[in-house]
Amino acid sequence: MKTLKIAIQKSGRLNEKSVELLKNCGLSFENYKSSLISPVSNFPLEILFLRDDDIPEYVQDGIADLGIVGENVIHETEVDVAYLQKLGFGKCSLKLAIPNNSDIQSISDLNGKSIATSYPVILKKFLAGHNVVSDIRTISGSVEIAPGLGLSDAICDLVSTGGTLISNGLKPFGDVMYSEAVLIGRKGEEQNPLIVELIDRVQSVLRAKE
Ligand code: PRT
Ligand code: ZN
Repeated sequence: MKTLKIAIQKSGRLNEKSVELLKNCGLSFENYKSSLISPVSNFPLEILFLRDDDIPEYVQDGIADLGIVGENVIHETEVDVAYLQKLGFGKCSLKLAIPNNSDIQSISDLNGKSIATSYPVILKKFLAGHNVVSDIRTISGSVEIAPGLGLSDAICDLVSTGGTLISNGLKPFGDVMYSEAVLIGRKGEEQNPLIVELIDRVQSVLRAKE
């Protein structure tokens, strides 16, 4: 049977928990930081270590059969993949936030205002759903400093503890989407016996944690 490939984050917030999950599934592999691909010795599977942004497209295009990535990245890349299992880690919310002294009070007040974000696709759809047109300023990181620098009136960024917002003089103002890490697969391959076996193992690990 064809060896499967699963794409996980190379380094970052989801890497450690993704590796731990796969090891708890009984998969044996080396986790060298330097290697981008690692064979599993006791299952027909290879692990690809990638930037999280690339994972949804790799799965959609069939370069990887499976992937572990945040739902926020899947929505932002607008890929068509199968959601196989929510994984219960990497939990966060994509939120709008404004400076503590802002006079913005409702979502409609964002009309004509500028919003800095790394999630322009999700934000644009959200605003359109509220009939709001804002000037979306796409920046790749450190979004929380944008209002203080005079770059935007508001931001839209991921929040977990909320500490980063507070330390930058911002307050949450509205939820755009909730996100956690999910196992995704290529559409139409859900019945592959190896994929069924892996999902089964993942679900057993998750049940044991409950
Ligand atoms: O290098 P690569 O591209 O793979 O990684 P990355 O830098 O794009 O992503 P990374 O590792 O930061 O995050 C990976 C995934 O973790 C995200 O796509 C989310 O699905 C999930 N996640 C969960 C988070 C957070 N929580 C989170 N708090 N991703 C980012 N943050 C950031 C947020 O952007 C903000 O700057 O943490 C800061 C806020 O944290 P708090 O705790 O102060 O609220
Ligand atoms: Zn990324």
